[in-house]
Amino acid sequence: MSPNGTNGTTEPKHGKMMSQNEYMPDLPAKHLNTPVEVTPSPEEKTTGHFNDANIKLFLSGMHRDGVVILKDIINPDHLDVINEFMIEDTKNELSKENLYKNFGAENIQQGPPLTPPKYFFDDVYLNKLLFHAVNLYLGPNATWNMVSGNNALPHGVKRQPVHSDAMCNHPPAPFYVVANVYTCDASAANGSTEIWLGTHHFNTEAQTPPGPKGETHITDEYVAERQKTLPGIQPTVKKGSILFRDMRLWHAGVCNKSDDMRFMIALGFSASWWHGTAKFRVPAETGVFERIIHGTKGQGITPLMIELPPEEYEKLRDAHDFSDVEKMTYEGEIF
Ligand SMILES: O=C(O)CCC(=O)C(=O)O
Repeated sequence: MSPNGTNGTTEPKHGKMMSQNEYMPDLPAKHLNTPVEVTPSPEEKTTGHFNDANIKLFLSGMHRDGVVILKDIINPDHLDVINEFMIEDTKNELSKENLYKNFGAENIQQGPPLTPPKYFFDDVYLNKLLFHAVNLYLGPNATWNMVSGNNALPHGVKRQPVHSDAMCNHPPAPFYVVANVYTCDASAANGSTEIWLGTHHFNTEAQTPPGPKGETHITDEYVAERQKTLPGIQPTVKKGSILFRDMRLWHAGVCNKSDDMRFMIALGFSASWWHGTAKFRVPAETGVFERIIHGTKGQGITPLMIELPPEEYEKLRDAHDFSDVEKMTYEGEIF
């Protein structure tokens, strides 16, 4: 420590303290209301590990804003293949009676295809840089317990209310993250998710009381207050990048005014100390289970999966039944 209490890196230069912008030029100033982008080098992509400078940037973005874009870590051609599948899948979905729409908006829950193998890409489901990011933010031995997806349907006219996916009592600490993988370029033009930077620091005090299905949203008062300083924004996320967000972050599915669907995969990870009950389903006897077990080995990630007969899996692929609520271990106590 220097006499003025700073460490070596922020040592006064010519009698003047370095500005935050000089110290971390890749960290956009808070008032710019722009998420941090972390771009790994070819070497980091090969090793599957971020270097120290990118770790510093990533953690700064996550702790300050609750969201970071991990740039260009998936081959976009792989996402084209999944997107093609989803276009056909959406036609089937839309023909279903009583199709459930998330918050009544033109946004539906759809799981991505895990089989046949031509749809299972390691850089989507077993991405080492993603796993490294999860471990950096949530600590070692995080569990992976959600695979789902959201489709913002074309020509949307109704948006979702601002909400947090942490709809239960939760600690004021990172305990769950969602990796959103858009299967197309996403921006305000086609309904990229509205995100409210820094709102992961709020807790249930900002939420409406839970409705019949446990759903809540952010109260009008809190939204109006935040709107004055750091309103929600729609990020531009290139196909191949991941929108990595703390589950507590306020966000909303907004109208996709374009002619094409905007699908995004959602992979969810929980801190090892969070006693959630969720598991994701995989089709049995297809090799998916084994591939995930092998692909997560040594990566500090424990996948929690249930194998189902393929027909049953297919029926439940689009289920809207994820819950992050903690397990009650005995009456009245959660630990
Ligand atoms: O699809 C999106 O952009 C976000 C959807 C969402 O937040 C939800 O359905 O709860």
